[in-house]
Amino acid sequence: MNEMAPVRTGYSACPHDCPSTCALDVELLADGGVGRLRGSAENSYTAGVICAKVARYAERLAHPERLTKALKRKGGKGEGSFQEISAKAALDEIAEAFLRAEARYGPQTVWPYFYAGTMGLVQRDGIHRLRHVKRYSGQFDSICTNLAWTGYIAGTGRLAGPDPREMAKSDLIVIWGTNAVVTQVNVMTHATTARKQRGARIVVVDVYDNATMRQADLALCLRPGTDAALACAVMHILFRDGHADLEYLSCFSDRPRDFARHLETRTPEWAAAITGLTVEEIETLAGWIGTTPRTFLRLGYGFTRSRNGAVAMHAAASIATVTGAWRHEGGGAFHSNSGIFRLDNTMIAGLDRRDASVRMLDQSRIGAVLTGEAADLKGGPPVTAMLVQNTNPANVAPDQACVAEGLAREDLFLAVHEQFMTETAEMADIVLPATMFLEHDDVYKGGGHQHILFGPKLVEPPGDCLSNHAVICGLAERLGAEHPGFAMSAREHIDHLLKASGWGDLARLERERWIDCQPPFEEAHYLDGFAWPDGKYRFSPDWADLAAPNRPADARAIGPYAQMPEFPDHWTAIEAADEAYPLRLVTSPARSFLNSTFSETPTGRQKEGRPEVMVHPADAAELGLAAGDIARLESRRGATFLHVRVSEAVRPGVVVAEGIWPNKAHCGGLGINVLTGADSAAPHGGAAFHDNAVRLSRAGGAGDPDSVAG
Ligand SMILES: Nc1nc2c(c(=O)[nH]1)N[C@H]1C(S)=C(S)[C@@H](COP(=O)(O)OP(=O)(O)OC[C@H]3O[C@@H](n4cnc5c(=O)[nH]c(N)nc54)[C@H](O)[C@@H]3O)O[C@H]1N2
Ligand SMILES: Nc1nc2c(c(=O)[nH]1)N[C@H]1C(S)=C(S)[C@@H](COP(=O)(O)OP(=O)(O)OC[C@H]3O[C@@H](n4cnc5c(=O)[nH]c(N)nc54)[C@H](O)[C@@H]3O)O[C@H]1N2
Ligand code: SF4
Ligand SMILES: [Mo]
Repeated sequence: MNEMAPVRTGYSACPHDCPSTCALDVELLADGGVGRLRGSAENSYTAGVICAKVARYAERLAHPERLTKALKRKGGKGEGSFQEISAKAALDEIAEAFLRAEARYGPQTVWPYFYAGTMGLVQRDGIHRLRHVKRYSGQFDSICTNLAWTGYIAGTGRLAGPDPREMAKSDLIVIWGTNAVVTQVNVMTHATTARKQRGARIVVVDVYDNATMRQADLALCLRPGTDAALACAVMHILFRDGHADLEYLSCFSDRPRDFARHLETRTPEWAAAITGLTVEEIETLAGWIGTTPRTFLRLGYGFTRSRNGAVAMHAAASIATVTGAWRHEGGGAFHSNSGIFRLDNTMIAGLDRRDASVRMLDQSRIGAVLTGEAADLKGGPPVTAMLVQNTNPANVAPDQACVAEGLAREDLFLAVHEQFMTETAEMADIVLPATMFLEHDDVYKGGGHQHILFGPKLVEPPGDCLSNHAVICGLAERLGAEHPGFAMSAREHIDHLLKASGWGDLARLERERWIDCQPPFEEAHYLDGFAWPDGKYRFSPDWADLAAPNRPADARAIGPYAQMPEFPDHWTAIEAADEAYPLRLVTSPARSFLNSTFSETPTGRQKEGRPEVMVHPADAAELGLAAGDIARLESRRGATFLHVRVSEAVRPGVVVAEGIWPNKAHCGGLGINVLTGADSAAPHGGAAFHDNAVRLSRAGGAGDPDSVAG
């Protein structure tokens, strides 16, 4: 870290894929470098707190392994041998390859592939403008939010909820399926304020004893994929004990009587057998919720990354409707505020040029798409050219073996625009060096809160680094793609976006740093009705017909949606453990990494140690495993190797591997996502990262590695 005294403070916003989207104060140093980053104390959600990994961002910004030059592949694919070329020559090469591919197979052979490595609206979404104008294949964003968003909207009709700052005014906060201490630390700021100021109680529902669980007054550690059973039993008790608000239900819900009847058999004993919780734990949770009007359910993503995840989310949100908690300040069920901003991004994303007949390829099924599965190609040409921005599919996408096979195809031209030589970039024909957020202008919106924030360019980028916007515009020029958005600067885009959306203009945002877009109380709490034509919360959703936000335009529903239950219920669609694969694996987030990011920084790696699998002592004993052993962890899709950590933090029968380590950090060189499945979860797709039946044994079979790689 640079020890020079800061000369001034710059204002920014965290660009990473995290619901907290923190407002940042950045120490700017005399030498043009960056010192420490801090959470803005004036921002009502950030409230002066950020995570440790971003506080030490200087380490990532000035990392010696950062890409600063464009590279062209020299040796065979994936061999890692590149030569430096100019950025201009690199853009020329990409454009030529795209035009060649298009001439042979038509425009849909080109697949721009991207995700949320930066959440900046200009830098992230500009790639859409290029693809719409060029009629390249589209991407159906299924990897992260689909199951969660679909499940929440199934009930409320809208992806928005009570002001997340109201958590500080709650008397009971149920943190459900999010390891907030690790993944969105600001949730804890507001929850602990409520605890300190009002004596609020905190409940945590997770599958292992993690950092958030350790903050809980009631820590509920259930079996993975059984959350809907817990929610149903809680609602059974609420009806049984007279804590269901029948008057509210008759005004504000669709079929309350049928639902109550459905719940009659969902007893705490029934749920205890499914979840592994005790009847007493379930009764305690239901008793607290039933007697606490200001109950705030803070629903995360983790418990939806299962094949029944949409049903689980819907079931948990339904609790707030049964009690009518929505009516109270500090009450209700919050998952995301992504639906409140009403941003018109036509100019950034080139939506005026969208053609609904162009195919959408499933992001999570990149392996199947690249290996030419006919159903995944939707009757169109093979994908023979790609530009990847802000994502590292070789590492993070499910069914990794298939992804690796696809990326290795000799007839695939791959351009990767990156900050580091990721395992995806290693497979590229052309690598372009990317700016980091303090080196370009952008605008951000919260998912876990309600602000639009400004992130201006504060420092100069090193070497030949290009912003995503510069790459997209540079390619458009070479490809003959015409749209007014290609001639605008990032600042002009921000100004245009704000004006088009009714949020003022860039001058206002620059002056005020952020805009608080929180809707009025009545609307946020659905007191004027839920966002369906009849204004009623749906206990019985029409799963197939839901207008999920990321839903592909060309599919009604995917995954086994016809089998989805009529009402919230335990849906057995998960990959159950069986004799061959007797354990359940959850791939939870690591504190010092953010997806695949920060695994390149020395502090991040040092803090996380090495890839490990947490195994309960009873399972370890039965399998003859000791702490520090190298274990072979195998699912129906493949096997990887990691070190054993024997720990009481996990339940018997459940193993947890924290963090998406680089594949090569694992003994044997195959990453955790070799184990996860790319089958589409119902009803609208999504990857079930935490839903795996696995078996575990001591490494040592023929071909097994016996020492740590790297
Ligand atoms: N430090 C850090 N921060 C991150 C990330 C990271 O990788 N590391 N990732 C970022 C991204 S992209 C996202 S989308 C968010 C996601 O953040 P979260 O909403 O927190 O979701 P997950 O990270 O998937 O998992 C959260 C918790 O869910 C638990 N879980 C898994 N299966 C179940 C289940 O069946 N039931 C219940 N009740 N719990 C279960 C996991 O053990 C984990 O503790 O975090 C962001 N922030
Ligand atoms: N096993 C397992 N796998 C998972 C998950 C899990 O819980 N378990 N979580 C899943 C989830 S929720 C998600 S969201 C995905 C995310 O996985 P990824 O999409 O890979 O996410 P990130 O690591 O956030 O970002 C990827 C890359 O973006 C680059 N980047 C950042 N900013 C910029 C920029 O401005 N320009 C360019 N060109 N590049 C930039 C970073 O250097 C980084 O390499 O992973 C999924 N994979
Ligand atoms: S908590 Fe999330 S948004 Fe805040 S600084 Fe850390 S990664 Fe960024
Ligand atoms: Mo995510």
